[in-house]
Amino acid sequence: MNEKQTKSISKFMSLVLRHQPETIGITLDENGWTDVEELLTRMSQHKHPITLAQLQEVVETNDKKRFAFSEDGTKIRASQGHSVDVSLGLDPVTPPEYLYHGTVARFLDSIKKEGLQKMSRQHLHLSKDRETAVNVGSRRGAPYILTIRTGQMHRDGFLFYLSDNGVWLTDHVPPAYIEI
Ligand code: HQG
Repeated sequence: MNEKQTKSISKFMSLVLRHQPETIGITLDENGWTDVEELLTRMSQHKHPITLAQLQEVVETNDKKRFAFSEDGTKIRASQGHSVDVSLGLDPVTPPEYLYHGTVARFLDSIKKEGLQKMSRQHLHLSKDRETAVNVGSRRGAPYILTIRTGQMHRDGFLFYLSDNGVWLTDHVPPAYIEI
């Protein structure tokens, strides 16, 4: 497959494994996993024909390692980014002193007032470095990078999780911890 094809499949997989599994008639279990064979069948029935080898290629080459197979290879899930209610089963971990969030200027007034919210997703996403945050923010326009005092949040009792593909997750960042 060329890059365009793998990207198109990855986008469709993000849709069904994070947001709308019902679009192709699959279900996610409480931890977000779905059956690999079922996914292949249903994707093929819904204009995204794909073989197991191609699915493996997408999982392995994905730029952000968005998807992961279960240990026995019979199931697959998105490692983060869900809007549907799933529990990733991650244990809380200690974050670095600072993490970053890439956004755009038009959201700043609201962020200053109510802090960072998870919006439609299950968690608020934070980046380990500014470069990653720039990429995240750039999806919406000129990126604006916020530095978050995550070490202090941790000491104050907030919980943080690290997804299997290295994205930091939390529930909410109050304005007091945001350096704008
Ligand atoms: C903003 C992509 C107003 C927030 C990326 C963001 C990431 C507020 C947007 C992952 C707000 C939510 C997640 C508030 C937050 N008022 N706006 N109080 N609090 N926002 O897409 O972090 O390619 O849900 O700044 O790379 O942009 O899909 O979150 O702009 O890792 O794998 O509300 O999605 O990964 O947008 O992106 P999102 P995000 P993938």
